Amino acid sequence: MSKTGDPARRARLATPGRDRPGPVVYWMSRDQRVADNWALLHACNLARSRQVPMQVVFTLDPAFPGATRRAWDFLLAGLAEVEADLRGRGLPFHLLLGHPPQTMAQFCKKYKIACLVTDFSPLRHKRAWMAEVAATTGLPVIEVDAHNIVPAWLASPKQEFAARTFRLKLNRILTDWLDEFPSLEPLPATGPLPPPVDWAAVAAAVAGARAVTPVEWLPAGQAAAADRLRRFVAGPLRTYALTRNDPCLDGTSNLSPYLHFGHLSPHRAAQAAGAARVPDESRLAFLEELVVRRELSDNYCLYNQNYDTPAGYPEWAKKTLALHAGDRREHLYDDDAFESARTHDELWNAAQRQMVRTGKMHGYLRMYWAKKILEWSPSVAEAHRIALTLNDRYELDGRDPNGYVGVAWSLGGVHDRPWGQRPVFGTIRFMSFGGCKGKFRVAEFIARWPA
Ligand code: FAD
Ligand code: FO1
Repeated sequence: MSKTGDPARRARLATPGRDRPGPVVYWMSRDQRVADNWALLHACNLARSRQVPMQVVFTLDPAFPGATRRAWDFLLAGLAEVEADLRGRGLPFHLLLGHPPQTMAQFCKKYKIACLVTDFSPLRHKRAWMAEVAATTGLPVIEVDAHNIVPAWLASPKQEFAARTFRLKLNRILTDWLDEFPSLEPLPATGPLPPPVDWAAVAAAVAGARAVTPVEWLPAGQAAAADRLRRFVAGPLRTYALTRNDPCLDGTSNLSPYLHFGHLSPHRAAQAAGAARVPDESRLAFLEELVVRRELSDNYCLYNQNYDTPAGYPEWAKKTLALHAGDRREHLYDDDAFESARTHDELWNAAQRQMVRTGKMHGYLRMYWAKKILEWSPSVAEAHRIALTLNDRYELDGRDPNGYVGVAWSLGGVHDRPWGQRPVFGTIRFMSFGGCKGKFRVAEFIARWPA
């Protein structure tokens, strides 16, 4: 039985400020859950030790970059569950609509907040929000990494160039960080609870988002996430190593939307996989993705400001792609042709339709899908833009460090190495239709996603 973890170990002072007695706020953003949430646990500990109230706040930005009806539908359903769970524990939850730095600064003034805790995200929009709130309020901003098992800034002090080096660093300290979550104890009376959130008004505020149909097959929220983890560990995990790369099988966990919106703690998922009675080969293959690959994505976005453009690629990749920039493209497609799955390649079109219709393309095909966009676009910059735009518009798990790295790995060799020389790609790893046919039943997958 591992020891009970201390949330303070996962906290750091993101921006210094005048520390004074007074209420604490947990500014929830990435980790939208009550269960297994180190940031919430840390905010409660601070409030308890200071004998002051603690408020939970989610600042909803209706103009959030790239958010579609599909994403809002999932996010709001999860937050409604968070509100109900907190109210049941006598903890106040507020949903503020508007530009987050402004709405948060106004909240801090109104409730005389003295200490601001938020969950860690390496993405620039969240870091800009934090800087703006710190500047306008003068408050110290504490960030807690509730998303990674090893806090990103402790896992490595710099950008890692390969999974191998990062895996070595993580595996050396992982057992020390895979500790138990303390239970969420009640706080001394935190005063009257705010009126319940008017979720219909919130839904109306985001009604203008791009109408990408909500997802029916995956219920949102922390309870559904925990249930799906339980069923995955009891079932498909056993053969994960054998089935995870076959798009005709449902052999992966489908946890990524829950991890992206923070409805599930990856820490909890790793504990469950670690304790499962399954062959080590599958356990380790799953932990490699869930821990090493996922936390490597945060490392890339934290330390590389150009995480969403070709400027972030390693030098060898920039060179080889520049050398082949003028190569003739056998096929060329524009945004509309890609988006409406009108290319000459029926496998690529089927993968695109799977993503548009379900909000989740199979992981193996995401690599093929992105690499073909590179092959059929006039430049790598155009390809990168189109791949990210479509990924973040249709993937339920989009707008995430894993997506930025997934595209940068596919097009720009991030965390990969040079391979054999080819037109357009140079030494960037290539994937072919024929190669896919050797891996899985391509015709069956195409038949599953007809035009
Ligand atoms: P499982 O195989 O069950 O893996 C479990 C968890 O491990 C996933 O939920 C995810 O958190 C993590 N994981 C798995 N594969 C990877 C990987 N290659 N890199 C980092 N973490 C991984 N993932 C996203 O979460 N959002 C995205 O927008 C996204 N876009 C991608 C775009 C491209 C071009 C590529 C090549 C990959 C992308 N990925 C993205 C990574 C990966 O494809 C998905 O995380 C995975 O398919 C999610 O399905 P799952 O939860 O069933 O995966
Ligand atoms: N986080 C917020 O704090 N406020 C939002 O309005 C918000 C909207 C949003 C829409 C889609 C989506 O995929 C994520 C969203 N998030 C929002 C979550 C937040 O962006 C996460 O911290 C990052 O996406 C991951 O780092």
